[in-house]
Amino acid sequence: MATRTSIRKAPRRTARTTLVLGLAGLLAAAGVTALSGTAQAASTLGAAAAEKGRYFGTAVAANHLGEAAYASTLNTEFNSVTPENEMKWDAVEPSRGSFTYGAADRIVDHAQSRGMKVRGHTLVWHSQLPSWVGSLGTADLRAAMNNHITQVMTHWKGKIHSWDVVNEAFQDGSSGARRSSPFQDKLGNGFIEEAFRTARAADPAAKLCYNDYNTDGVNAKSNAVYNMVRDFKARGVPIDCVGFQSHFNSALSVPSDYQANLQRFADLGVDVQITELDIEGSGTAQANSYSNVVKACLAVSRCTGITVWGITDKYSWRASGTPLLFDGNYNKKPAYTAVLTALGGSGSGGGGGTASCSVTYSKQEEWSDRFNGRVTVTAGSSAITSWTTTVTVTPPQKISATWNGTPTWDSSGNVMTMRPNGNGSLAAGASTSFGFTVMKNGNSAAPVLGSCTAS
Ligand code: 9MR
Repeated sequence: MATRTSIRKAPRRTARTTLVLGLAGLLAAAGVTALSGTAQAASTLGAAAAEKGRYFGTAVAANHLGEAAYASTLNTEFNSVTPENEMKWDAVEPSRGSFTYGAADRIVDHAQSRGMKVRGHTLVWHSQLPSWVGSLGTADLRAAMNNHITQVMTHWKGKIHSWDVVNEAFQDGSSGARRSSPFQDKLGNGFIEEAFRTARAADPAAKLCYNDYNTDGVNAKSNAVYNMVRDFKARGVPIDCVGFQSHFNSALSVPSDYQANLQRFADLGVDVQITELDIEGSGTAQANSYSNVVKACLAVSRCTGITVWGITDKYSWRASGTPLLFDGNYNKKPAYTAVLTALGGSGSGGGGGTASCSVTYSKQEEWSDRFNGRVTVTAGSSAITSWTTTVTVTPPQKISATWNGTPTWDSSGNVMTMRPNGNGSLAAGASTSFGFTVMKNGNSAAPVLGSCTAS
């Protein structure tokens, strides 16, 4: 790699000395250090959602993380993950008091090392429940439920942004009743409230969600959940969010009152999240349905994020219905393009790609008067031929040297625009880096990166 060092001259002063930090200044104020995107619009689901103040996540299975295309699609497109099965009771406490976190830890570590959020799924659920739980007597079951919540939440304390504390506790159909389960049958209606109180004590920073399916429109089941949430809020039972799984197919399409239903829950004072989105079908019909879901979420200010229930059709829990955004070869489907467009991003879809890149900063050597910084530039899901980003330092700091890049400067001398120095061509997902020395002049603040633009 070229290591030519350019010692920079003092910035040229012009008559036009108005200092406009603009975007970089705003980003500095927001503390943002890693950004991605194209000049016009974000080109990945996660980046486009982030520009709308939302996350865009996917269910992930630990045993697929070693598959290169699976991991690169995950890393490029998504900024939140939900372990698909690895945090469920049968996975983490298969026998009483014996906890196994390895598979879920691999997902959490993968996500955390890449700045992705993690949704916790799920603590108390009638399914994927080991048989020992169902055979406990009432007092023992209560103790086991509370211990399970406390142990599991404590293990990942501070790492999970939202937990599905209780999952699918209501019956389908018109009864509005609670579903039969060991918890319901032995502990009664109060088990849900007890689970939420125990969860709040275990990790006070995590958002606590109730999660269910067939509650996506206004119907008897969602009315029953609505009444429970309203009661919890009235009595101060800790609940922060409601998850709408949103598993759709031709018989169960996106309800026309989907947005209104999200909104009425939000109006109770909870966040709403779309937690397991998948829509069986193909082509334009599937794409339109996905688009409607995204638009509904964006129209509800308390709809904080969307999670699709898997990356590629081939690993979907209902693969034959091809319900996801990427086909079995990780090609982007029309549904992908529809989602990206609805999020306000831009992409060509159909397997093509828009040039995009992302940048991350890391501090290197430090001395009393100066430190070295490194910016890693990573191409998105398409190969790129050039990239541009900015590095803004805080006066009276000055950048005194750079390497592996071609810098230009704004009139203040604080904003350096960096372009390639023979390292502009990157394969999809590939990285290069450039470096620089910052003279502290008494201020050790980290530089702030602008967005990365690729062509
Ligand atoms: O996608 C999950 C699949 O791999 C499991 O076999 C299945 C077992 O119940 O659970 C699936 O995920 C479910 C989720 O945990 C809760 N809502 C319904 C999901 C689809 O069945």
